[in-house]
Amino acid sequence: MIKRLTLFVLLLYCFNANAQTTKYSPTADNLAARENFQDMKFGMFIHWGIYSQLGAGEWVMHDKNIPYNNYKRLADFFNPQAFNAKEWVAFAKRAGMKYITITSRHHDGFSMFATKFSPYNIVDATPYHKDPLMELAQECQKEGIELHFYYSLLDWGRPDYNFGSPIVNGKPVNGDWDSYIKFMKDQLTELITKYPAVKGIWFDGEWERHSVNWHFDEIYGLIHKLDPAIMIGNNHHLAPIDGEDFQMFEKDLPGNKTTGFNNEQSIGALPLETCETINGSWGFNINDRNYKSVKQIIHYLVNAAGRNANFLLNIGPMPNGKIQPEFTDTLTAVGAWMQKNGQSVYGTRGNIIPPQQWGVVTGKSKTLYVHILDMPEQPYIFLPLFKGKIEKVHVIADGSSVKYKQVPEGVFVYTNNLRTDPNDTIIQITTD
Ligand code: FHN
Repeated sequence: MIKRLTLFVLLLYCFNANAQTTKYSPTADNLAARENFQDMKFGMFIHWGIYSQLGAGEWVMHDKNIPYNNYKRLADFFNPQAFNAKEWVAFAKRAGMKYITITSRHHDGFSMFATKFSPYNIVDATPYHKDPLMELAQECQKEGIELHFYYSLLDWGRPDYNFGSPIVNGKPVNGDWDSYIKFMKDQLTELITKYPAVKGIWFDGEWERHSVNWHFDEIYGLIHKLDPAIMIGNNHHLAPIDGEDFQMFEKDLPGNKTTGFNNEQSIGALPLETCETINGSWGFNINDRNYKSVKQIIHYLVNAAGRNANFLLNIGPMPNGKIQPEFTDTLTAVGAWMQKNGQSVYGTRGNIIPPQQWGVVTGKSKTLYVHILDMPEQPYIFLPLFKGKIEKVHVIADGSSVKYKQVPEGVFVYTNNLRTDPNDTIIQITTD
C-alpha cells in the first residue's frame, strides 16, 4: 500500500514538474512576426471611445466620479458620422507609420467593436450601429498596414470584475472572476478570428490588481492557438512573462525610469516598443494644447530606434471620427522627414553603441547611421567601441563625405563644415 502511495506521489510530482516547466516556445511564424515588428519601427496608437465625447481624456469617468450608469448614457449619442477608415489609414501611411494599435475596449468596458458577449458595444448600444474596427481592419489589410488591438484587462463597470474589490485567493471578493476571464477569452477570440490583418494584442490594466490570478497562461495560450504569429504584449510595467512576444514601455524610453510606475521594469530579450502621446492625453482632450513639435517626435522616434525599440505614437481622435488638424499637420511633416530619412530608421536595429550625449546609432547589416540630435560644441563626435573596417563616411542628406579618424577605442567623426539638419544630422558609415 505504502509502495503504491509513493508511486502515486512520484507520478503526481512528475506531472506537476512537467506542467511548471512547459514554457512557451514561439513558432517560426511568430519569430518572423517579431523581426517584422522590429523592422516597422513607427506605429500609430489610437485611443477612441465614447469617452471622446466629453473631451477630457479616457479616464474621465473615473476622474470626474461619474457613476457608471450615468456614464453609460454616452453610448446613446455616440455617432461618429465623420469616421472614415480610409482617411485614418492613409493618414498613418502619410506619417510614415507601419502599424496601428487601437483601443478595442478601454477601462470603461465599452466595446468599440461588434461583440456577442456584451450589449455595451458600438453596434448595439449607439445610434451609429456600425463597426469601425471592422472597417479599419479591412482597410489596413488592403493598404498593408498591420493592425494591433489594445485590450483592457481592467473594467470599471462589470459586476464580475467588481472594480475596487479586495482580492482574496486570487479572485475579487463578490465578483465572478471565472465569468470575467471567460468573457475576455470570448471577446479575444472574436477579435482574432473575425478581423483581418490583426497581428497583435496590447493588454493594459493588469497593474490595477497585481495579486489576482489573471490566467495569462490560458489567455496567451488561447491567442497563440488561434494564431501563433500574433504578437502579445502586456503593459504591466514589469519584466516580460512567459507567453509574451514583445515588451512595452509607457511614456519612457527603455531603460529610463522617469514615470515612477515602472521602477521594477527591467529590459528583457523581446522586441521593444515605447508609447507616448502627441500632446499630454491618450483620449481626445479638448483642453490639451501641449502639442509636441515635429522635432520632438523625430527625436523620440530616433532615440527609441537607437535603443532598439519601436515608437508607438498616440493620437486621440475627436468624437465625430475626425483627427484634429494640429495632429495631422505635425504628423504630415514627420512623414515628409521619414520619406527622406527613413532608411536610417526602418529595418534597423539599435543598441550598437550606448546612447551618447549627442545622439544615437542605428544599423542595418554593414551600414551604421549616426544620428546627431544635439550638435556638440567641439567639432567632432566620438563613437566608442567601434571596431569595424570603415569604407566610407558621408552625410545622407547630400552625400558629402565626412572626415574621420579610427583609433583602437573607437572612431572620431569630424563635424565641422557638415550640412546640418536642425532635426537630426545623419551620417552614414559603411563598413566592409
Ligand atoms: O490607464 C491607461 C491609459 O488610459 C492609457 O491607455 C495608457 C496607454 O499606455 N495605459 C494606461 C496607463 O498605464
